[in-house]
Amino acid sequence: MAVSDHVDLPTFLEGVKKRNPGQPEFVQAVQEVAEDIYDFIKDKEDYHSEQILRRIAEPDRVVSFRVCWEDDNGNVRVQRGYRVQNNNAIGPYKGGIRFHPSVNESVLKFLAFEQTFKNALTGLPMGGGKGGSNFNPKGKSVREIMRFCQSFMTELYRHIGADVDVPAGDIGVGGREIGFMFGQYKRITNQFTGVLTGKGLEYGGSLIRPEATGYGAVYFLANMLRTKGQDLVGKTAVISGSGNVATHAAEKIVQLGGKVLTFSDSGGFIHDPDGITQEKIDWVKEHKTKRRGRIQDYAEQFKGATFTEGKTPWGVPCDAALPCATQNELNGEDAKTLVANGCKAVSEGANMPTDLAGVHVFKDARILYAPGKAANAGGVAVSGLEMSQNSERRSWKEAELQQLLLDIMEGIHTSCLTYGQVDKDHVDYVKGANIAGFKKVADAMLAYGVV
Ligand code: NDP
Ligand code: 2IT
Repeated sequence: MAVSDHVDLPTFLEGVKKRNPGQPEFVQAVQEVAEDIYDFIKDKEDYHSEQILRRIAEPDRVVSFRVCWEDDNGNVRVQRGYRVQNNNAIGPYKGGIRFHPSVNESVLKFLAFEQTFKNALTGLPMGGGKGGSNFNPKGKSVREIMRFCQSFMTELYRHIGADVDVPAGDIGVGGREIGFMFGQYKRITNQFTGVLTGKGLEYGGSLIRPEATGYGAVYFLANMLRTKGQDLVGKTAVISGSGNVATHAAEKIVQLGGKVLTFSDSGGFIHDPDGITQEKIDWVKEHKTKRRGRIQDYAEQFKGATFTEGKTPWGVPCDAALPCATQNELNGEDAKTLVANGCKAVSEGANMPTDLAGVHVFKDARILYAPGKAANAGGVAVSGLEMSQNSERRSWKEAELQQLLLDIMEGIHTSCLTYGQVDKDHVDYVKGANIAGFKKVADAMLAYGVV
């Protein structure tokens, strides 16, 4: 047996920190997973001796590249682009592209790591990857965004492919940006393949892909409530963010009889005690995505609503909370406030929105708490279905896709129960998701030997 076989958890985490200096988000994501995996593998020799966790926590590769583009005034601008290919043990790398000034290697490595487990949980054959750039789409013209996307793809195209790595959208990247990137890929390679997902319906996109992440997070919430004999009817929900995931989560909560009280963006949050109806959600979609407006304007548009500058919405009492904006937007104090105010369930639409202190608060309070890798997997799941449709050169019907999304979210919930049931009254969904996701990837890696 080699010396390094059975390093304990603190030693393992020390090593992760040392090998990834200045990458706190990546270290945090690995720690959250390792806490559960260490317990699971304690009596499983193969996983130790083959160093499986150590290998999953080392990306297959990180590609970093220069992206030059010209703004509307003729100035040359330089950004940094990335693609992190974390693990392709169970399928081609798959994961979104994020355009946001906060993007750096740590953020994308954490996202690619999380994606590896999430994609395994969907049951579809997809490995984990993530990409993006520190490009800030805010305040840019559509032509500037187009030129940036084209330049970004001019390097990215050589690293991706329908059977290699299939990017999609994430923060700052929606249908329009995917269109620009797909157009450039096709132009460079002269190939029409399913190399990106989240495409428009006219050129190989899938029905319900835009809705899938938010809807899926609410289906997961409903599945958790069902274990307690409850549903969403009459329940209040606090949602952060006001983009793709937040607005579609709100839409599904309203459809299932719940009342949505808040939205937020990087400027602050709005609270609408009368409830955010479908009509108001439609206004937010139009305002935030098409007009690139601020959520603050909601309080002027709709009577009775208030805007609180620079704050997150976690102080508003609710039955359920859905963080749907970004990483580490909900800390330990926020988690305590939510629990003290009677919040019974948390479903993460965003990736790693709760910091480690917050995760421990929710776990200790034994509330229904679904981590992003389980709750927000509906988006990438429908991306996987888009890949299948592209391979078949067909488009499936909406009813069929809706049912598949429901089934996949229920399957993930069941996997969490399998590995996360703590006692007859409590499920640790974080543990369940971590172990179920890990096991599938780990067993594939064992089959390959040391590669
Ligand atoms: P969008 O770009 O559509 O919306 C992002 C929202 O989050 C905006 O309201 C934005 O506010 C807010 N936000 C972003 N960064 C910050 C920040 N640093 N502080 C405060 N608010 C912030 O992105 P999505 O809705 O697609 O993504 C939201 C989350 O969901 C992300 O964590 C993403 O990784 C995750 N996710 C997305 C999936 C998808 O299919 N799109 C799938 C699974 C997870 P502002 O407008 O002010 O920037
Ligand atoms: O975080 C995510 O799962 C996404 N941004 C979606 C990835 C995808 O490939 O659809």
